[in-house]
Amino acid sequence: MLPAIGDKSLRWSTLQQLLEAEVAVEQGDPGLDRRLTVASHLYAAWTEKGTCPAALAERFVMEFMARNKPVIIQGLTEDWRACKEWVRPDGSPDLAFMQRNFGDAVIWATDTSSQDAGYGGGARQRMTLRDYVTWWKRYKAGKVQGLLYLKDWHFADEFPQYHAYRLPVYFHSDWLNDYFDHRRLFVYLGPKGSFTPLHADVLRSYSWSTNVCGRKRWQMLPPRHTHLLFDSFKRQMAPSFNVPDDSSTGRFPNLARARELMIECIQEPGETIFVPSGWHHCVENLEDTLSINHNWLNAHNVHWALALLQGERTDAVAAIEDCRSACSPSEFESLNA
Ligand SMILES: O=C(O)CCC(=O)C(=O)O
Ligand SMILES: [Fe+2]
Repeated sequence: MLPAIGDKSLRWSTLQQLLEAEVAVEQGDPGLDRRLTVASHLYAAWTEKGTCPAALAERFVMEFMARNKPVIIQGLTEDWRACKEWVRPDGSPDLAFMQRNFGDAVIWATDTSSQDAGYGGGARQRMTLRDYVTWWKRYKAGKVQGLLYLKDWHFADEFPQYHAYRLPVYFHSDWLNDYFDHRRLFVYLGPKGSFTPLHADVLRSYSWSTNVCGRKRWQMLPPRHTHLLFDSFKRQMAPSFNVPDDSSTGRFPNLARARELMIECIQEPGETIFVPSGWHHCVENLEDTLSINHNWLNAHNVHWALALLQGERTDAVAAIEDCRSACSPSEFESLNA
């Protein structure tokens, strides 16, 4: 049996079953590679069949979370304050409202004018939201260069009284944000064309992301194909799926194959996407877009985080191996702790 929703006990036998289930699903479901399931039926089932929210969430857990499959869910935002107060009647972000109410907030803005910069590569600057909105207006008037994307704004922590959204029942079991100091609850705001380069999420966590307004294009690769994203030395990852093929250097020799295997979807306003663990993805805002997202871990994906940390520890130990003879065993252990 898979763990029940909200079951926070970590049982190794269960994790092993989940790992086996994931492999079986990945091997036995080739159609998954080419599609995202638009799971509006999940929400409809709630009202049509009188299914209670917890049962619906359980179905989401079984069909998508436990199987590490992406999905788009509609209809989770109807009572969100952000959807009422942060959006203008024409569907664009209400920047005047944001500036009036949150103008003093200090945010990070990343220049995403080059899609080749790679994850973490674009120049980042600290500014107030007020200055960001001023920049936005000048950008729209064609007066400034660059394409600044406001990312990873810890809005819920900075404005705890505001309650911009309600955590969807699907995503309740959340060890990362319930127990860790650095919570991962974010707001993103960017003009049309702003971009997040290819990456897998922190600690191989899940993420969900909801468009308060605007549209995004997601390109995502199942984890078993991750090796296709690297250069010939297996060191550097391509900045996106869309790097021009350069057959003379063969820099990313398997990227064309990755493009064949990736799935692509357009996320419309009000839709929520579930990004499973270890799926590399890049995201482009097709319109001026405001979104809310969380990263999280629970019993279904914590093995991804564990494997990542164990791998990094092994690499760190290998990197300092030459110091071993100069230290006592306990000093060496403390070096790689
Ligand atoms: O919306 C974006 O630009 C990136 C979001 C993302 O990478 C995520 O939610 O995992
Ligand atoms: Fe991400």
